[in-house]
Amino acid sequence: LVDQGHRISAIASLNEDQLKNLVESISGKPAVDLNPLVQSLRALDSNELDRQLRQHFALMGPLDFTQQIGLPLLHRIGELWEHGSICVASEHLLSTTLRSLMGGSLLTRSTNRHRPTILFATLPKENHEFGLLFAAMMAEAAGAHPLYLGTNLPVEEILSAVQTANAAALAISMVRPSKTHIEKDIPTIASSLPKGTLFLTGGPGSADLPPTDRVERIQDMAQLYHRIQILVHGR
Ligand code: B12
Repeated sequence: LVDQGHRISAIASLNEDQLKNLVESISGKPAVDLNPLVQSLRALDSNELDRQLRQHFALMGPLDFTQQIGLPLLHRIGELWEHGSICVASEHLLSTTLRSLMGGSLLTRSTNRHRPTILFATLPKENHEFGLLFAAMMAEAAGAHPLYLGTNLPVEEILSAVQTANAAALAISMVRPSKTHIEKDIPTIASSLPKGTLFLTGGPGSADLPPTDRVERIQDMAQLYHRIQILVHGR
């Protein structure tokens, strides 16, 4: 799209469907055909899956890979899983392959310590990781330094890590929140975070949080990208 003259800032504000429509309107064909990936998952062909994912990643870069492959593929596999038409082993293969590809990329890319640090974590017993991982990649693309701590972190650890890293923001991903997350953990973090530290939440489960001034709920990756650009560049 950038090659076609579209501005990155304009593209980043589009949601998944708008992006897909724009790409299709230019090329006349669907953005990316996910079927070969789904086929290698069904066949548990880990080499082929890894090869295809790495090739897309190298060609697209983290931002486009997230929007055009990562998110749509997880949602497609989620639908197939719900309908019982894909086995648990396939879903796990996708998780491990995607995690090692994206986790490795995040570690090697996020080396610029002069950028504002954003700490990424999930609360205890929340093991869904990909919203968090994609959000960290988005933050890196938007100019921040993501400090990626992964899933299942006790509240005290999160708060102490924010202090140690002098983080400008904390981002918590919530997919399947418990009552404790909503009623105890999030309010505790909100009242204990240093005043100047932004508190961002995202993921489908963050919709269950009551609105407060302290916690900013981010709807999707495009909104996150913009929010972090404002944090980094003040615009
Ligand atoms: C992959 C997956 C798993 C994997 C996770 C592997 C991993 N390493 O992450 C495994 C197999 C471990 C798993 C386990 C379970 N899962 Co599961 N899982 C999924 C699946 C298929 C995909 C989730 C995913 O990664 N989506 C991709 C993310 C990126 O997309 P998203 O969540 O829609 O997020 C969007 C936005 O919210 C935003 N966003 C997300 N996070 C963040 C964070 C920030 C900071 C920001 C700004 C934005 C943002 O970005 C995305 C794009 O806009 C979903 C199905 C689905 N439809 O989502 C079920 C699903 C989430 N799982 C579900 C369930 C029930 C479970 C289990 C309880 C199953 C079981 N009985 O054991 C366990 C619980 C594990 C636990 N304790 O946390 C349910 C949750 C229902 C609910 N709301 O309660 C779902 C919806 C499936 C279903 N329909 O039943 N799961």
